[in-house]
Amino acid sequence: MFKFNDLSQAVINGDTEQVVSFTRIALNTGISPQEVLDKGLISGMDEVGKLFQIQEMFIPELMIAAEALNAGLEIIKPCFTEESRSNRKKIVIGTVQGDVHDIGKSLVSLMLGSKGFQVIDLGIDVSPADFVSAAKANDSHCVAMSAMLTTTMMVMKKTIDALVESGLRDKVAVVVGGAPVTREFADRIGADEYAPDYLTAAETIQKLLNNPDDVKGE
Ligand code: B1M
Repeated sequence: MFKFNDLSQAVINGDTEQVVSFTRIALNTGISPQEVLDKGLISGMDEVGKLFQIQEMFIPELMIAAEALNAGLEIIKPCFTEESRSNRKKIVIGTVQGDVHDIGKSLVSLMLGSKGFQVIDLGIDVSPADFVSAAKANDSHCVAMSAMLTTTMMVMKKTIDALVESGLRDKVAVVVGGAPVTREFADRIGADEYAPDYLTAAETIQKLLNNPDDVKGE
């Protein structure tokens, strides 16, 4: 029988080969991609976070664990097929400037893609100016930002200010998330919505874009 713990442990060990192999085994056994993600890959990374906090793991090991997790994610991605192609609203997403954490953001991207949105993923370390020009160039309906550091959270506010200055703020919904981000913070910086996890993020954006009355400025 497949043990989620084996997959989590492979992430903790940063063993890419095992992560790939266990992810494939789990999917072939008929376990849902969602469960493989949550109970195997992400729970492994949660443990990595705890070990880092108590200084039993260090930056190089964190990077190796993240690489291993991303290898598993690549295998799972094709399982999240689009629900429908009718929903072609565009979302610009990225991790804010100064921040290189990409796993949470990539999960939100993946879920949005699976809901049929056209996702323009700008990656990590995205400046306010780059968010604005991507939103403009793609005529996007939403800007989604991720921040994982208390020191980079305020870049979300700077990005919202830049959207206001460019005249785009009334045309795009802004959704924020990431470990240090709270609803209170989102309200304070003038975001439209906050989501605590990748599933809620995709659902929230879907609701927001399907109910334009809820979008600020419309
Ligand atoms: Co960093 N790191 N890290 N790190 N790292 C954290 C975030 C930290 C909490 C660890 C700790 O101290 N316990 C801490 C932040 C402390 C703080 O600011 N309060 C921290 C630190 C301090 C740092 C450095 C400063 C360390 C250093 O250099 N001294 C440095 C900063 C580099 C930089 O960005 N400039 C750094 C570097 C790194 C690595 C590069 C080594 C690596 C990232 C590799 C990568 O992403 N490719 C890394 C990692 C792996 C972590 C931890 C261990 C794991 C993060 C992760 O991927 N989790 C993390 C500890 C932790 O979170 N427990 C930590 C799994 C992922 C699924 O969760 O990203 O939280 P997460 O996403 C969640 C939600 O947040 C949410 O959905 C996901 C779940 O469904 N979400 C959204 C995320 N984005 C969203 C957007 C939304 C909605 C929801 O809407 C748009």
